[in-house]
Amino acid sequence: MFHDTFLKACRQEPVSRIPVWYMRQAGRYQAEYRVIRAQHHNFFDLCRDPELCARVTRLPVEHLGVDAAILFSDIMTPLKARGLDVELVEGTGPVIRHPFRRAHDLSSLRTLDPDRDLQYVIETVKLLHSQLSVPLIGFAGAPFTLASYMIEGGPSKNYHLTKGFMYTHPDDWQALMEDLAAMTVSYLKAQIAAGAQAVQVFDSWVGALGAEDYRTFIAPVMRNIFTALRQTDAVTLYFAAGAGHLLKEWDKLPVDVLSFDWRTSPQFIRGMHLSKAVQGNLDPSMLLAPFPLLKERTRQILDVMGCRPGFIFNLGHGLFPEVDEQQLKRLTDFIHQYPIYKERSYEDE
Ligand code: 1CP
Repeated sequence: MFHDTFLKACRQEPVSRIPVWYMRQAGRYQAEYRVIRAQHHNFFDLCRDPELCARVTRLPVEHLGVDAAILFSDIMTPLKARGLDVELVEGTGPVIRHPFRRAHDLSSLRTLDPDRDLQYVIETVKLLHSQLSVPLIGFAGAPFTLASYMIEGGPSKNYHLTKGFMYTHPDDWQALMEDLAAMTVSYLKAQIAAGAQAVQVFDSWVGALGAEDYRTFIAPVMRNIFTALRQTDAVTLYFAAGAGHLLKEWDKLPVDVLSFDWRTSPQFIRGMHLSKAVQGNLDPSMLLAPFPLLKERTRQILDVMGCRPGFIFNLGHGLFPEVDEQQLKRLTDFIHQYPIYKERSYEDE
């Protein structure tokens, strides 16, 4: 039987239990993932194997009982398919040998045709559509976050080069944002056409920008992306880490679900009266705490957010290899057992 609690919460419809999934829920903390990963020298080789990608995508659904699956791939996959010289370096992340300096660097990348260039992703989504009993979340990187890797050449702490490019060459920046937005839309539409019922846009590092820069350099392109996705039936989710100061801007976008992390409290979110569904916000480091403390902190989130229509439990950012799978299973069960109709709204307290 298909279990659509996650989609209902995204649409702010009533649900019988709080849906939960975890950012980066397929990965190295799972023994079976490590075995599959060890068979592939290169991460992108694994991404090109639809049967194995579908298997890895299903692992957290089978082992943890989460309410949604997220496609196993990476935000850099479509750029790699367009010819970008990106590699995923163990312990670092995406590394690009020839970082971008001006708009003409874009001419080295061919236009993405998902059916031609990412046939293996489309095939994985189709397989999962027939295998899963919960919704599949497709995903893509957002223009700012993708551009940060392309310009910095890899992960960054301060995004100086990216911001410098943005301020110094606004026309080139605009061209880069529009190019990446067109790629993101065509990639996500292809995932939706193949069966993804939801799509999340990862703008992981955009919280590095202040609200004014976000409004000037980013919001118009995000508006275009989510407006284009409105032509489909899929629900849309937007994620960034450390971006509580941007939530007011995000709430104006035509997107269904906003993410918030542990730097923004659930009480603050309630007080903002956002018009969208929200997902968050447990600090993933809490997963290393003794279970009673983890349970207490989770209960605090649920007590404030649990009776709000349109709440999805998630982490504020991704899982990491040191997390114990059993701890995560106990947490998932605890969230599912939370009595949603206890009506413990903080406004009543
Ligand atoms: O070999 C490995 O196992 C490498 C680790 C790894 C994995 C498992 C990388 C390298 N990517 C992935 C898969 C991945 N990436 C998924 C599917 C797994 C799942 O979520 O269940 C997803 C959704 C992503 C998305 C992704 N990649 C983001 C957005 C999410 C986030 O955490 O903010 C980002 C920023 C990336 C870049 C990236 N790829 C890999 C790493 C280690 C990183 C982050 C590097 C950095 O900190 O800048």
